[in-house]
Amino acid sequence: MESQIEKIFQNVLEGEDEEIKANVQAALEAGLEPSAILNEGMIAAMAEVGRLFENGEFFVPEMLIAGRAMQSGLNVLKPHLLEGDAPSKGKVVIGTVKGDLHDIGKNLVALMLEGAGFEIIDLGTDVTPEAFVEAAKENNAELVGLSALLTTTMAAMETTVAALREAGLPQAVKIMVGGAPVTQAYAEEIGADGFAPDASRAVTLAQSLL
Ligand code: B1M
Repeated sequence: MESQIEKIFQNVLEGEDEEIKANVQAALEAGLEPSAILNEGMIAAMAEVGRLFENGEFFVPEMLIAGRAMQSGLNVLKPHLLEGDAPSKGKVVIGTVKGDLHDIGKNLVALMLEGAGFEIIDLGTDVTPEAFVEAAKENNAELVGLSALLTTTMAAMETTVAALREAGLPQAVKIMVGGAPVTQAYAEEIGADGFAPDASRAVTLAQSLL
């Protein structure tokens, strides 16, 4: 019999954005760990979607509906990933850089940070360097998080880091970067304060930076 995790994996792959809600709920009720539902069900399915796209078996519409299904499942999972009311550990402005529309990874990082007690100002996707600077200033943010999923938009990360450094913000702002093509070496090259390969390590990094 197909396991609950396999059903969720399949729902993401097939873009079943209604069915996934019931399957995530059923998995939670069956006592499965939220982190297992997320990692083995949803994130693993997204990796498979990427592989199928690379092989020419999936196209942009399939990626899009898979993304929607993942987001829909995440909405059910969200309260179970959050730890409850913790005093604010600091303000984080987060967004996906200019030219880039991928937001699932960024949303996950925001969710985990929120769960760990950080206050999140989420600017969404396709965010200009100026908008990052403005939001950091307005909110007196201690940390700015930049996400990029395309090799072509990584350059916008560098421009954004430079803009934040040159803005002369009254507070000292730390910058963390992440996203599938981003590496520790790239983070160092562009002058960011840190790189995290996934959402849980983004939380550890944020805690160590502040
Ligand atoms: Co796009 N896409 N996509 N896509 N897409 C990728 C990224 C790609 C790798 C697919 C492939 O070829 N295998 C490829 C990029 C190739 C490259 O540049 N090297 C690609 C391409 C080519 C494109 C288009 C150019 C396709 C086209 O139009 N021809 C186009 C670009 C649009 C644009 O942005 N301007 C495009 C469009 C899209 C959709 C809109 C259809 C959709 C996004 C929907 C959405 O986000 N709402 C989409 C999707 C779904 C994907 C894949 C399949 C899945 C991405 C995802 O959500 N992963 C992706 C293939 C893949 O990644 N294997 C692909 C799950 C998510 C949880 O992981 O985002 O990596 P990830 O986030 C992780 C970590 O990276 C990290 O933590 C997260 C959680 O663990 N992390 C951070 C992320 N941000 C962080 C920030 C941090 C710290 C850690 O600190 C601040």
